[in-house]
Amino acid sequence: MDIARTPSNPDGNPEMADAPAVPPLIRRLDYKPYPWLVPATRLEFDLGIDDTRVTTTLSVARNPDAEPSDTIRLNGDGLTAESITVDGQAVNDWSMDGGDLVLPLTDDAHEITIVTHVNPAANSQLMGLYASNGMLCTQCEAEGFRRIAFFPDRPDVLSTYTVRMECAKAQFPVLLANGNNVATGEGEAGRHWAEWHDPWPKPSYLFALVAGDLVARKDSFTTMNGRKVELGIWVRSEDLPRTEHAMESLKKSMKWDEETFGREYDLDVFNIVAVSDFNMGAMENKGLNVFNTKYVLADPDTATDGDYDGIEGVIAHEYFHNWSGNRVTCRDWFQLSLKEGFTVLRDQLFSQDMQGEAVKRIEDVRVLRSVQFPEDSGPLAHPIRPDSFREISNFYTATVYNKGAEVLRMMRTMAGPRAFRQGTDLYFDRHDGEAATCEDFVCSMEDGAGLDLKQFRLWYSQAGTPKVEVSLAHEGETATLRLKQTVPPTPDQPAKQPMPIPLWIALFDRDTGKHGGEQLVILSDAEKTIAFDGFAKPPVLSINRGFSAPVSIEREVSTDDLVFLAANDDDPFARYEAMQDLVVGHLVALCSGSLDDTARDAGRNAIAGALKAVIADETLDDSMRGELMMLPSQTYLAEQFLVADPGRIHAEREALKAALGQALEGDLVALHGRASAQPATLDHAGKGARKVQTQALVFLAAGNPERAAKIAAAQYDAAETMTSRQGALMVLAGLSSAERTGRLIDFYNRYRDNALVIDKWFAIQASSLHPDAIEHVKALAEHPDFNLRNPNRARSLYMAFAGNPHAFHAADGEGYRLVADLILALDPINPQTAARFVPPLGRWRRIEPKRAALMRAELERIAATDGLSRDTFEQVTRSLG
Ligand code: B3K
Ligand code: ZN
Repeated sequence: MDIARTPSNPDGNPEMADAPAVPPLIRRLDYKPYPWLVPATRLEFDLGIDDTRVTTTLSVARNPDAEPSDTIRLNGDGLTAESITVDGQAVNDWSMDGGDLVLPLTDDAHEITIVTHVNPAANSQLMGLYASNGMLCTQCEAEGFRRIAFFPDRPDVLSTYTVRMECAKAQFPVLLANGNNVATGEGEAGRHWAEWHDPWPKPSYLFALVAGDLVARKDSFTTMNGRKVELGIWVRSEDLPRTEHAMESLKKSMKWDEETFGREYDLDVFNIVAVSDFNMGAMENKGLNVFNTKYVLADPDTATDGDYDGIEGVIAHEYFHNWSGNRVTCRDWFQLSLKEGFTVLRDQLFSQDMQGEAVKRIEDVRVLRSVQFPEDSGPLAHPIRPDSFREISNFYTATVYNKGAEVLRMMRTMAGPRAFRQGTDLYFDRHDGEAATCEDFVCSMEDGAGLDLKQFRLWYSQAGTPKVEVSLAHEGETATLRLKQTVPPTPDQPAKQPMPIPLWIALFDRDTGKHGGEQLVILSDAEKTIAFDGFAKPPVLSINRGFSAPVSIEREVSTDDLVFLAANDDDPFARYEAMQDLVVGHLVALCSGSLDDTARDAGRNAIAGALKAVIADETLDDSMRGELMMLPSQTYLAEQFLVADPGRIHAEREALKAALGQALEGDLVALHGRASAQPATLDHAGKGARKVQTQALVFLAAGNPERAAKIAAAQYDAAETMTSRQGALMVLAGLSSAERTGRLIDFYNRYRDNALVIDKWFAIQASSLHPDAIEHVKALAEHPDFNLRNPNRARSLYMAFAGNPHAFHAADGEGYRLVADLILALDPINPQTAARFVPPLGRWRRIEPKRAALMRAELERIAATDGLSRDTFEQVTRSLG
């Protein structure tokens, strides 16, 4: 009987019920434990590309720690039940509430079996079970499991899963799920089946299955206690040669987690599958990680050095989740940073060890400042542990991930690495097998690491990037440091309390270029004054060394002091920071109209001098040199203004680049020549050379475009790696030169069969400095290879465009219109991806009035559209404020 068509609930046919106009607000403080435990779950899949039958059997028992209930609510999203039985008896006294199924249950324990059907081929949201390139795969975090089966789809309901998959063998020869493969068999008429069992209880968001025509790179890893783990990286057969780096990264991650955090893997198999249609980077499903192909496939001809590092970092991140996320999971989605912030910190520390501490730290801070700081100062600001949401997918943010990692890093800074490890050991011991909270983590840190975190907890509840005003006075032999913190108001949080801010500082003697040792100053109150004796002359202050706190430092500092630090600071981050401050100070003053031509030229000369010294400094390796040469991003510059004029910032930044390119043309050409002559190795030296090669070209292109076009074309033609080729093409794409078109065509023809490289081809053009970039983007949207349904491709064109300031912020609003049109076109197909394009428009309050009005008008146009997804609705309404 198709009981879905004969509902007995008194409210009438549930399918007719209207979706609420405003999706409900879910609040952290409303958390209640689920009334039922689900000790065991059995899932049987009869897999078909456009019709998959799912039979779910749940053993349920009353949860003694929850308020009793005479019903069980099983979440569903777009599901209808074909049959429902409880303890073997068909039932018909069920009801629907929205997409959820509600069943009455009378006894203490029951067995519920429900049959549903899903259509993977029609699943364009890529949440739940979906088809990609002829294979079937799943994505369940955060609330995708409810699109596969009726289930308590919340992270605090842990169950052991047994999964049986059956299908046509020729179509899906490989069948994978979580845990261990316990049985396989052949059926009639070319069918086969496999059964997998995962012994570790897990929440539904960690469920995964994959069925497809795949091959594996296989290897093994023996854990510290001698468990031999079979490793598999599953891809389409033509991609197999490009999986070596991913496998090496996996083995390194497994070893590092044992050595650094004492974490050992806990199953006999660990599989990774690469999928080309994926909403994000990768997913840590227990024993079966599913990855975007972008974070698996690499060879020197098609992947850049950045891609190699990205793969290593993401493989590590997902692997590390096996403990920070899977063995200890989250009680509810408000605790997301418990697993994400912690795992980002773990992957950052791993990459620091693999790739070099200084440069990795600089890269991480750059991401924080260009993505998280704007989030924290805009309408979408939220604490790392949010208090409410309408759609949890909108909270997988740089705040929860990257600021979350910074908050944990501060604990590590205050405790020291050894005590921090004692804290994490205690946390894993205490909460293994549980769904925990951020508070649990903080308590473990207090008890294990011996920290008092009473006041520090504010970092979890207060949004906004703290501002620290710094001044250094000198009198007699005493230097007096004054610190003052303010945490800015954010939506829903008008008034803030001071938070503990750990700042590494050093005071340099300006004659010797040395300091007498670093100290950790903790600014806990609103203000603090510290006196340092023994300085006959005013020392030079280096503060927030290593970026010890995620704050913005404001201070009056002379150009001479910044030039001194850029040349002398022994903390590589602080040295980078001095170069950045030098340029930021100059450009902010220029954009504010406070520099006359003479002062402008003096500023440019100081920057040129510092840059020349960086190019010439033989003690620097090229990787670090490349960082020191990088100008601050336009987004970071815009953050310095209460109301920014993107047109002015762009023009001044480009003018400075051109002036530096001209002033240092000889040095830059020589640097480029030296770097180009270096062998194209994949090691640190080779990577560094490629970084400065393209950096030199970027300045030359601004200073002398004709000459740069020739050098770039030669770099492109001679390139032995994708890093050099892409770098050259990126520069050429911004120039109106004869060399541009030919190389763009060549690149396309060379790589037309490689989707990941064609993504780069779209992104290079969408992010170019070319004055016609908007027209290029419009034309590319019509290109036969453009496809809105593939998130990588949609992002490659439009995310690159939204991050291209001169094009996105075109004065007539054309850029805003383009992004709003994209959001409206993508929302019905893939709401999660569509909503990710809202934040660039949401910046309107911090942009000059003419553009702000145009941005706001686009947001209003989106808001006025009927049938918006919950994802886009929430982001747009929050952005309008
Ligand atoms: N945990 C996943 C992210 C899931 C995002 C769902 N919208 C990947 C990660 O952070 O490791
Ligand atoms: Zn993660």
